[in-house]
Amino acid sequence: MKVKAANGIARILKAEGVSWISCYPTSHINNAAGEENLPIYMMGEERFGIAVADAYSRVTCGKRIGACTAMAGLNAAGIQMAYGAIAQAWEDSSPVLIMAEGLSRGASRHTHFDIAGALKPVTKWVGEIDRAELVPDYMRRAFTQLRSGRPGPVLLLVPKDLGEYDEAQHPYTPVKGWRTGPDPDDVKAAIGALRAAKDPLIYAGEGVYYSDATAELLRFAELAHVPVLTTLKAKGAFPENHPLSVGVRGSLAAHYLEKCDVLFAIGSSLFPNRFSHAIPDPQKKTIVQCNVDILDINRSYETKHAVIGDAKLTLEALTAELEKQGPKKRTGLTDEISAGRKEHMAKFRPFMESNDKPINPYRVIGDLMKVLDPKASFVTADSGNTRDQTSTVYEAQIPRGHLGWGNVSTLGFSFAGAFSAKLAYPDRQCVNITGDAGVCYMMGSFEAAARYGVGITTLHINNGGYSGYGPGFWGKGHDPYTWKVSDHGSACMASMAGAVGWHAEDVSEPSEIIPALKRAFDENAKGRPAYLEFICSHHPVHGGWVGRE
Ligand SMILES: Cc1ncc(C[n+]2csc(CCOP(=O)(O)OP(=O)(O)O)c2C)c(N)n1
Ligand SMILES: [Mg+2]
Repeated sequence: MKVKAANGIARILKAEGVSWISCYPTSHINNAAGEENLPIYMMGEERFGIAVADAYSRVTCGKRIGACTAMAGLNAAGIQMAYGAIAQAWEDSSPVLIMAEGLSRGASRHTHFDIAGALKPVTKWVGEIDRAELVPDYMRRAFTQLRSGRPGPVLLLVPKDLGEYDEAQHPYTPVKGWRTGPDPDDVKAAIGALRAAKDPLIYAGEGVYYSDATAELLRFAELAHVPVLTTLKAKGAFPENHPLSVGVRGSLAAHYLEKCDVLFAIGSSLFPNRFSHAIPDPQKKTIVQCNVDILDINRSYETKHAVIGDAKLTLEALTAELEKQGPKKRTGLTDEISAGRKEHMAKFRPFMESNDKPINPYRVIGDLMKVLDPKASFVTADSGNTRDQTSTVYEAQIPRGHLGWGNVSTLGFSFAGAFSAKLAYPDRQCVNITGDAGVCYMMGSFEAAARYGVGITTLHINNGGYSGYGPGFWGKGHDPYTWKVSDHGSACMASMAGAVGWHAEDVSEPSEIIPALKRAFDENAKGRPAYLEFICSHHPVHGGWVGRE
């Protein structure tokens, strides 16, 4: 049976378990998806067309691949607009599939924009399909890249005029993806270093999520009886209410990072970026790094022991080896962590319980934690103080109970995170926390959330400006010319959300936070998104990163 190239792609996506694609017009693949009954989420512009697919891959840890299209070909406005979203997926190693129209034969003389050339630096692989019967080959290669090794975005360019191919002659079988196991000698050496340590620390990164190894991490950490710090991207990969958890940032995490003599990293690049720690005194520590990608070995610090392989297989091997060599006894550790956690929270608890007006932003997070079921929710926050404050005090108890970022975090992405989390986990209460700048980056796609009945709650912390930059708190501020926005009296974002079908409320009384959250969640349960705008104070305080200002 003959099939048009784009329709063949849509059928292969379905065979690969892709249950929808996100998009924005125009793309011949959108039409093919429609014809093949592959559901479409048409967002308000290309950036979110990409971002919700990216977020879907992230929140499902690559178990379900997010797929999307963007306008390209001779009119590449869409993919040019989407560059930021693709670059963000690249920086954070997210396995998203982006499909765009490639140039037809001979058409390159009508443009000087080189789509593949422009996006090669921010993709794991670019496939340019030039014959219809190569569709299955290229899709196989794409899903091999998406499901194996270090994750990353894949771009497929598909010209409009490829014609048809015969599905019987060029059949497709879904790609399982492949893992690599660690060298047993490296495992032995790593466990030797761990056992020799006086104060070891497990430093867990997002690789633990992508290899589906949160249970294995828990088992290994408990057997070794070692404190566990997670990166911001891995927040929740180890339950933060566990007696061995030292969280992500702030005084407790800093204490163990500074004190450790063996830093045992699993699934982390250890790359000291904008939103992670730098390792203090690295030359005085023994760094063990278990990673799927050799790129990160000896990259930022000297790696004394590397274990190369998938995090799940590695953790299983480490656990078996530790059982063999025998774990070391450590006494008093959990009491010490518990005291350190109390000390960390002593700084923030008063803010979380504050009755101040304007509302202290931590009060919103504190009240949210009172209302949410930590075992059945998803929380993410945006670039700016909302990320920094949420990641300082929010306790993530289940895998992907929280979604965090790596090096870049493009304003507005929290909306894509909550949107896709709701699609991935319909039974969870999904919440994104954002600021005044973040809101402006996402409102164009609010209509889509209402149209599709995606019941998420957006919490807008209105502190009257870009709070990390402004004067009046720590002095004159580091960017005092670029921080203030209109006050709530003249610019009410809740009314904009309400106007496109969201349940929307302003909240200025601390005592009204919990009732408003409950009303919002009730609306979400009926499939209606909700927007709560909290009139908050300028309070840019949060847990620090070691080695950062
Ligand atoms: C696309 C993009 N542009 C610029 C930035 C830099 N940036 C980070 S936070 C921020 C301002 C955040 O202000 P707001 O959303 O009001 O949050 P607040 O810190 O006030 O809580 C800016 C401009 C970014 N992260 N992403
Ligand atoms: Mg703000």
